[in-house]
Amino acid sequence: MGKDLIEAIANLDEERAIAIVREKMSSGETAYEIVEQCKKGVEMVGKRYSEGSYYLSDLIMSAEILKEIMVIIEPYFYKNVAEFTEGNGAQIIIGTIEGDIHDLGKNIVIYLLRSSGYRVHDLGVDVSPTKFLEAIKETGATVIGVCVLLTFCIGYVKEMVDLLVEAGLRDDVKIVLGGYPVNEQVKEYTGVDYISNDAVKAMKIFKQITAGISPK
Ligand code: B12
Repeated sequence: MGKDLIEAIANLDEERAIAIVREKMSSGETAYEIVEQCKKGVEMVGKRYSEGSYYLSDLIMSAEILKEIMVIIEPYFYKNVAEFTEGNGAQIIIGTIEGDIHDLGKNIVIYLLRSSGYRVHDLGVDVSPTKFLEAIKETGATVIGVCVLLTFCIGYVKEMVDLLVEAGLRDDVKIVLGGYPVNEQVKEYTGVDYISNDAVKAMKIFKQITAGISPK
């Protein structure tokens, strides 16, 4: 399922990828299904890059294709998340951690949160631990979403958590870490509360936290 789109993105065939997405939307595939296929496609781009058969310009190209696809599918997300409309203005701070400028996945999560009634403070990319701390103090938000894609930036996430401990704020906030490389090991190392490398799971976690339910 979705192999054609995965391949078109992996081969950086922009025109074909866009045409397939339009076809998929009109045949009723959900925006989520399409995002998952896009993720697999760019994962292959990443793999080819690390193997040396693709260059940085190819990574950039894959990001451009993804951005175009997002423009097409964004309006359809909301339709599919009708059950997640309970943000009720709860505040969430989100940013990509220091040293890392990847933001396509973060922006999808932000879009979904805003569509569901959350008040999101987007700190952007390359956000230092100190900036996260300042944002917590300024806004009073108690839920933080951190995005990391570069493994060598995971240490800054730990620094951020340690900074919150030092500031005496750790027990007052819940931290959700997202991005391609996150797993249980990363969760344990950094000391964050929850992890997700999937937007739907992320939405469930945020919803449960803000409803006072402890996510499993
Ligand atoms: C596109 C891309 C880029 C683009 C980014 C454009 C942008 N505006 O984001 C550009 C070209 C700029 C780029 C640059 C670089 N990149 Co790059 N990039 C990618 C690529 C191909 C796709 C990433 C992506 O957008 N995925 C699609 C989105 C939708 O998926 P996602 O991010 O995982 O998000 C989902 C979930 O994780 C989750 N989520 C995401 N954020 C959040 C946040 C929260 C709070 C939550 C709860 C959930 C959540 O929800 C999303 C939807 O489901 C990946 C390959 C890969 N496997 O991921 C490499 C990859 C991440 N890049 C890599 C590298 C090495 C680089 C560079 C260092 C290359 C260089 N030599 O300059 C630079 C670093 C720049 C920097 N300082 O950050 C490596 C990292 C390797 C590593 N081990 O650290 C990868 C894995 C490629 C590879 N295999 O080598 N890159």
